Amino acid sequence: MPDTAKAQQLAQSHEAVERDPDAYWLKQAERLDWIRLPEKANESSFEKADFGISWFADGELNVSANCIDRHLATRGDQTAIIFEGDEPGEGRTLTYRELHEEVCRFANVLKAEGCKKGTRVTLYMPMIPEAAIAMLACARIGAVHSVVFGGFSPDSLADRITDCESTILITADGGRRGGKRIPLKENADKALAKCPDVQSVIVVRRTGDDVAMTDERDVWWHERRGEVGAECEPERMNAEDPLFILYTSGSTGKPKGVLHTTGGYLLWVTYTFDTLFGADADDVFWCTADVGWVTGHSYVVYGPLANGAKTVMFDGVPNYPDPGRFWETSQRLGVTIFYTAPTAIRALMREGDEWVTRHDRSQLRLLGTVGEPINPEAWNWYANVVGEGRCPVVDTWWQTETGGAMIAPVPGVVDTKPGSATKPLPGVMPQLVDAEGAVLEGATSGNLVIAQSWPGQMRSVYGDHERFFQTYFSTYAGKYFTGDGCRRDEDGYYWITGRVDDVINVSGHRMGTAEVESALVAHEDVAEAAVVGMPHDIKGQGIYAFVTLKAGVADSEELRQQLKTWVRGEIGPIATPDALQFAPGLPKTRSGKIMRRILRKIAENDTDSLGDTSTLADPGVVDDLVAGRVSGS
Ligand code: 6R9
Repeated sequence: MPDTAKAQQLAQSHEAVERDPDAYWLKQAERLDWIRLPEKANESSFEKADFGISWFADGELNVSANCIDRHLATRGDQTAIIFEGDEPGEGRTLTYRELHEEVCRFANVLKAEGCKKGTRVTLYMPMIPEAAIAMLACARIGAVHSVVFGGFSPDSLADRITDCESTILITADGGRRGGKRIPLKENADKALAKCPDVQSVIVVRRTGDDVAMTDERDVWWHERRGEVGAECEPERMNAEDPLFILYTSGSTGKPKGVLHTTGGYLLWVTYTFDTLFGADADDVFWCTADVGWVTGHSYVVYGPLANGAKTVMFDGVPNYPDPGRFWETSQRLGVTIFYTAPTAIRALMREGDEWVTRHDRSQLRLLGTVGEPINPEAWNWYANVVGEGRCPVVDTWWQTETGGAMIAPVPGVVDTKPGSATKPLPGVMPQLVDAEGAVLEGATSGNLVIAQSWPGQMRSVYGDHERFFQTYFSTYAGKYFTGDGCRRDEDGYYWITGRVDDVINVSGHRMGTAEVESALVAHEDVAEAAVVGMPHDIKGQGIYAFVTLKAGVADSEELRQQLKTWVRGEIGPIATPDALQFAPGLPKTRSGKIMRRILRKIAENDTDSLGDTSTLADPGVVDDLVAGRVSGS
């Protein structure tokens, strides 16, 4: 049943933001506790001449005070974080008051380690409360955190530490996921061998494993915690001071450090969390993402806490100890709003309904998805089997770059269609453009751009503002290019069709083809490599690698496995190729450019429509590649 009061409110918001965007956003900004209320709102330009993104530039606030301190008077004893470990029931909860003390203490620990406003701090941690505490402690003193997903390799960690010149690393002795140990401290030590500027490593005791501690550099969190005071004044921050850096893959080069700032980001996650999930004191909100990804930043930590909600931090996986884990844990913790990725839904759907229906889900009232397009079959299963046809499914389209949700149905107001993220939130101005940048109207398909800035927009690529402009604003002048293709139907609904650039979306995680290629060519037997995406039943997309070996090296099944393991070691498990084909030659134009279009068709097993191959230097290689196609794992 549509909620008429809510529908009216949404219509009014759309109308208000169109009429006077600055007035609308200054009004929305009152959702936050400002030390100094902003009078300025949007001062952004996507044009080359005066390029820059800025919101609320004269405002001052502190993110951790907004996520914690301001709730103490009204809900200090309410649960803030519910931690659920890898083993069912292994966990603990923290109230807002307890969270306040832990964040203050850890902020003092950071200060004692020489951390100041602007210092970059890298986190390489499990999904434990200390990860959220560390993020909030950085925010409290104005340090800039960079969370690196715990599944990344030592080299990937080292690259990210070096790029943002972090001097402090926070990690744990180890992690445990799906019953398997993750050697975080060992990995960190390997990475740090390449990062001489890291002076201080703070280690959380999580598994109790025996790990090496380097004198003068490594300290235990629990030891330091007791040596400092339980109060720490939040730092006065300008709205445009950096809050965090988060590395994400693009179509070229190394991952880039997406920079988000204080005021606009916090407002965006506060606003979208409230609009889409509307959690109140009775709700328990569970977003299953890891804090190593933007979804974990925005909807495990900042969005829920800024709204005073109860947020679940889960350090396990969907199928451990069995495929009923999400629903067993939801029932036990009283989860009312559940937010996960399509890849998890597809994997669980395959295990059968029994794993779901054996657990009571009557307390669930809202279901969300994020990370990749959701196929209607998975959407329907989620809505009808998990949600018993009772819970709206909120499919949220957004990106690391956007800070928070952009296109998504406001539940109870916007009717859903399985597979569509539906319509933009108030203040979001999507457009579809053709290859030349002409704006397309009505029901059509094209490239998705955003025509105007919104508060949660990223502000720069860390250390490379020119790359920021080039990557996102040069393809279609004056517009932010998302990298996604999209269809709009006759009702104005948006259907994201996937990336149109060289980014592969593996289980909702972004992987640049260039990154996997450079890992492959770093192997001594590899002369050349080309990587494309392939359809994958569970992951959405899998990684298909074409590899040309050096002269004199013979291919073998053993070498194929070796190369897959190699990539895994270089980048991390999420980058492991699903299929690896040895290719004596790659299809190249006469100017030497690899024609990925053809490789994509082969990977997709769509070889009847390879298109024009006449511009190839040697059209014969295509037949060999088609004949040698391999299937994925
Ligand atoms: C939040 C997040 C961003 C890319 C994005 C798009 C894909 C995310 C989606 C979706 C269809 C959705 N994507 N949500 N595609 N429907 N609801 O995932 O950020 O890791 O930066 O990925 O993910 O292709 O461009 P990020």
